[in-house]
Amino acid sequence: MQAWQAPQVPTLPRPNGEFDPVRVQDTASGELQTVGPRSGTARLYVCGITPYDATHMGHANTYVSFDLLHRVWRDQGLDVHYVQNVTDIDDPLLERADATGVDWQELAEDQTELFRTDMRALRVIPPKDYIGAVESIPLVVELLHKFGPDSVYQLPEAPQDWYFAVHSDPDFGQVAGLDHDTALAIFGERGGDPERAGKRHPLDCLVWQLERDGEPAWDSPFGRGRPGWHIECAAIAEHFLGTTFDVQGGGSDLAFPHHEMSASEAAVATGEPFAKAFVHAGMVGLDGEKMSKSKGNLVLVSRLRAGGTDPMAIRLALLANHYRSDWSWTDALLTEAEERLAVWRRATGRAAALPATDLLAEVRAAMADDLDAPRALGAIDAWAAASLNVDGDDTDAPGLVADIADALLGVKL
Ligand code: 5CA
Ligand code: ZN
Repeated sequence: MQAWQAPQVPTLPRPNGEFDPVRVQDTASGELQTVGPRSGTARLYVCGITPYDATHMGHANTYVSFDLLHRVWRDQGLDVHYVQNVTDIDDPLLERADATGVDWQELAEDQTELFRTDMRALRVIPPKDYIGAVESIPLVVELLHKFGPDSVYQLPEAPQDWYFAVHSDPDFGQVAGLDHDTALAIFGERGGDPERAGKRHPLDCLVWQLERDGEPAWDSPFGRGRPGWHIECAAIAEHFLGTTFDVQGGGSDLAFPHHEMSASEAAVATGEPFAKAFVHAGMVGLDGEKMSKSKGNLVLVSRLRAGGTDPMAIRLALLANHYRSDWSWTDALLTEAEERLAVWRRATGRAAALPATDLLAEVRAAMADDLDAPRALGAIDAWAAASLNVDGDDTDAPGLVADIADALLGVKL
């Protein structure tokens, strides 16, 4: 699939070429972990949208969070191989298409296009490979061939769907670290089928679903049908990034079962670890509840933009919260972000200001320390406030600060 148009990213000065490696919280180990190589290419996979509704602040927050990692790596002189999927065939998409009387493909195409427009407006650097579930079907089939009968099996009774035996991976459970009862409960809530008869273990997950009446299906050696959800991301990541890539990312609602299952499937199929780190962005809520398409309590990027809100203010509102925290969207947050944006623009709009070399080091240090955007915002606030108070004489500083905000935070002043 076509991704979206890339923003221009300025290059910041780094006279001696050295950098502090970036550390982020790895869900599997529960610890801060250095991610990315010292040189060469960093490899990142972030789970993409299921395109049945418009981008809300929760999605935006997740993609902006990983965009920070992307930008920090680029600032370190690394190339970034970024891959993202689009789950353009799945139950919720078919259900929404059915309920609204539209063609499922048209729904997916329209919502994916709206997502691209939102991501571009938010200056999110696009993935190099943007891959739909439908176009990934040959990759899924290829991956399925790598399993033996102990790890992938067919149900004994019709419809004889194919399942992955989670316990064929000795490391199963190590991504999210949940106890059995919690895992079972969450599996049931997030698309799993713990009660399905004929499975070897209640947590075993669907990898190939045989054709159902009135549903789209594709020919395969496993029968006519369509892929399960987790195997889609395992197959895409493995194909484009190879094994043991740097970071698997997404919102924290994906840690289990989605990232647990994809990691196990890929590990069993290839014999190598899936990702070195599993990084999760916090959940964004509205009025005390998780924002979700199924609940319908949505603040949409496209709606705010249509109402004239500056996308850079939306981005700043997101960045004011640490990527790992759970928080709720409020109008006040947006107002504060608009005010901050105006102050930054006034300070960088001056012909001269206070020097900003230390500020560059501060922002870099904050971002290398678990992507601490709120701390980076605070550092720029302090520079801007001081620069609006005092007549500085550094004529390079306003341009440098505009480049810092743009390159490291994705905020174009
Ligand atoms: N297509 C799958 C991933 S393969 C999927 O989860 N799609 S989604 O459209 O439901 O979500 C897209 C991304 O947004 C995921 O990374 C998910 O974790 C994240 N996300 C969804 N809701 C929220 C929320 N309320 N707050 C933060 N992130 C969210
Ligand atoms: Zn995924």
